[in-house]
Amino acid sequence: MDARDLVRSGKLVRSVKAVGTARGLRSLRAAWQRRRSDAVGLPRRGPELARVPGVVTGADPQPGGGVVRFARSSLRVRVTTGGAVFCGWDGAAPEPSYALVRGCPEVDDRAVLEPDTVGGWRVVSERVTVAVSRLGAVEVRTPGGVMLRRDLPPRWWEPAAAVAGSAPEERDGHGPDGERPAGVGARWQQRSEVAADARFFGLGGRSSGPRLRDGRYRLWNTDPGGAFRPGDDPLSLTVPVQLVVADAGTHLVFHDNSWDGSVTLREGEEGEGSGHDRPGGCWTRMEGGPLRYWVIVGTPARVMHSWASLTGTPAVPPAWALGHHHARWGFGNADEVRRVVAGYRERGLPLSALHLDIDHYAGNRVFTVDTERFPDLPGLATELRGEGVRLVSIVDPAVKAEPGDAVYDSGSAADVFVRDALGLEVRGEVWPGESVFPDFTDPRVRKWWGALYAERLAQGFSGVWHDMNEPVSFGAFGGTTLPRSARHTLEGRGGDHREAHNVYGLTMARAGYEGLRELRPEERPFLFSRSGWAGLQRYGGSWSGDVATGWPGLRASLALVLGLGLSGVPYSGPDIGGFTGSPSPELYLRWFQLGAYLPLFRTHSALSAGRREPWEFGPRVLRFAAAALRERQRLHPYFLTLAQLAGRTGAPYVRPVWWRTPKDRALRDCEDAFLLGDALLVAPVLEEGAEQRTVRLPRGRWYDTVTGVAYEGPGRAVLDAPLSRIPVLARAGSVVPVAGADGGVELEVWTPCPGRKGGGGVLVEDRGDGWEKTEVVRFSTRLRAGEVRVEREDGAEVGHPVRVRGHAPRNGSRGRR
Ligand code: MIG
Repeated sequence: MDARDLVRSGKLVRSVKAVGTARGLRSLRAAWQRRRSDAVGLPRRGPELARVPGVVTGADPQPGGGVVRFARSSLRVRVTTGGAVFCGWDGAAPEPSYALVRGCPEVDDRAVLEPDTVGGWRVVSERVTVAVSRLGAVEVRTPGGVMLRRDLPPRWWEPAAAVAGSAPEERDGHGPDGERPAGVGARWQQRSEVAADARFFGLGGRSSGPRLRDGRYRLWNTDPGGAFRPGDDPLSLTVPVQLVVADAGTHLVFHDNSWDGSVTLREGEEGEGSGHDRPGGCWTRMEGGPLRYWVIVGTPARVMHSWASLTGTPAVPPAWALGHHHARWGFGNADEVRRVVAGYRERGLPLSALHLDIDHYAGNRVFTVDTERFPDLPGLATELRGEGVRLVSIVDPAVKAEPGDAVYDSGSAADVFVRDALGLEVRGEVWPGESVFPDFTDPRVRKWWGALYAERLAQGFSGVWHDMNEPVSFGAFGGTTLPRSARHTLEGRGGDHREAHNVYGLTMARAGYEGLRELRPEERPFLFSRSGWAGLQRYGGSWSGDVATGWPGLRASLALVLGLGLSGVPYSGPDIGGFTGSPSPELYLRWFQLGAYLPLFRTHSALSAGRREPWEFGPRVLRFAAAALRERQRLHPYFLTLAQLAGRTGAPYVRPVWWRTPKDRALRDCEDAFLLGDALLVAPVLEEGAEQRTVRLPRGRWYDTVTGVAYEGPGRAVLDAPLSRIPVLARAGSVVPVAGADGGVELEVWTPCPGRKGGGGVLVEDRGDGWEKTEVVRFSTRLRAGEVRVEREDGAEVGHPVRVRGHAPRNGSRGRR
């Protein structure tokens, strides 16, 4: 293929458009290196043999479950104390794992493996029953015996050479008892069934959704290359975890396998009372790696809590990170930064942080500063800090491959860069030019990398923003990452990029987080990352990546935040206004109003895109954006509380509307609103020109927080959504901690419904940006003789001013079905 063919093939990514330029040639060179390395380093795809487990031959009970033996495989089932159940085929054990926070949780030895009456085996535990059939189907049932999921016997495809000696027909049928053949390198597939009414969520950050419709979702972290639109798949942060919500119950399944793969979903259909339901289907396919998964059953809140126990509770960001951030690629220089910050100050607009993108680097090189454009960055940082604005720095993993570059020199001396199958450093093409890539799957390399953050801290930065860590290497021939044959340490086990790719961003986050903790132990690190995998939340959050400017992008950005939250990563947000081009004033405002209720509240845009400052869209937009900024500031104590709660329980700040009522089918299909914590229901405007919108209400009474009018759920209500605001409702009886006029915390209490049930809320007061112990204070509310009573559940004084809001419903304000 010559250069012209390449252009015609359309496979060149945007950054190598200019074939013939130095960058284009280097990309070609990287592509040739990939080919050569893959030819040597990857097993050749020869003839393959299929295998299924065959018939059951026996079982070995062990604490918490045991091993069920089949003719050609075995299945380990283990119930753990958190309620999560492990299933591992072919001898797969829970460890080693990049997802598990402290290895395999303790075994629940009350759970016992016992034979059932139809020739299979089952494990009964407190929260779930797992039944294994004679041929290796695994059924997950509620304690009441209702089926939630049925995983059919898996199928492997192995290189014939690895299983020489056994004829295919012998292997695929019900053969004699046998040891499993070497399963290394085997592809596998498993089909599962769920209830006809089930809905799928999760799988990491997906642009379509939050409800994942029929289709194939790939598990391979990918820079979409240019801006993405709804439906573009995959994106930067995939997680093989699905949350399935059905009338019979909610369950989570996590395939602990970082290889390339896919999940194909098909929602079921109900036979309208005819009894002929078509169950929902899910096909999980992996290109290699173990077939092992975890199942968690319970309410959504319990499931997410168990998930956080398994993979780690979310890092709590410092308090300032819950304020407003302003970013852009290409501020140009220090004066421009000062102008933007002054623009916020002069208009009385709150601003917490300002982000510097790769353009502040010298020649796009990580851990450098262009001192011509930023002559005194530490001085600038101190100056801004005096106004309450912190600086956040982008950090890219690729290091310019050039002797003399300090990072490159120290890295090559310590041998930290990924090598190919021939032992050569893998060269890629990224923003600084020809680049090499640290192998973050090596603890030694993480330590080396983490120490480099000292330079960022010395420059005055308060937090970091990890980008390009899928990882990206602009390549010719369609490849935009490292060669699959590239070697990785994988904590000493050794392996290649096929296994390491999806955990590259995760392990980079670990390196950054641990580095910051060591360098500045008194502060909670602020880190968010474009790519990641199961467990990213232990180190930080994420953001939407390069969402295309446009109304569909606005919708996609809500889907992403909800999906990431249900995948365990609760702190995220979109580029407000979209990454590319110039949004209309209306679109910008609606995006801004949505962003004000999301954990990461950040305006950002591309080098070539239009401005994103709130005053660039006319006086009306400025007025309304200012109102959104002030409301965000007022809700700061609530956001701090939600961050602390997420850090304890894994409950995302931003939750789907079915969170507390997953049996409400209409809510499972509702994708244009969300719950912010337990108290608020936010209904963003996602349509051009809309000044009213329908809101689907969960059970209970809800007050429009602006008019105070009450609506009864379940049902629908049509609410005003003038340009000045988006509808936000408050649950009757809830307690929302807000900032009072004097800066102290006030409790906004929404009148409970009459009757004995009342309501309540939580306050976790943040005591700074460090590790100070925080206390969870619970309040209960009741309506007694027409009067609202608020009490602290521990009996102590309420200790904060209380403001009661919302009044009893008038006629006509009932929600409609
Ligand atoms: O290939 O650093 O998603 O937020 O502004 C583009 C420049 C690289 C992608 C990030 C975006 C950032 C941009 N980066």
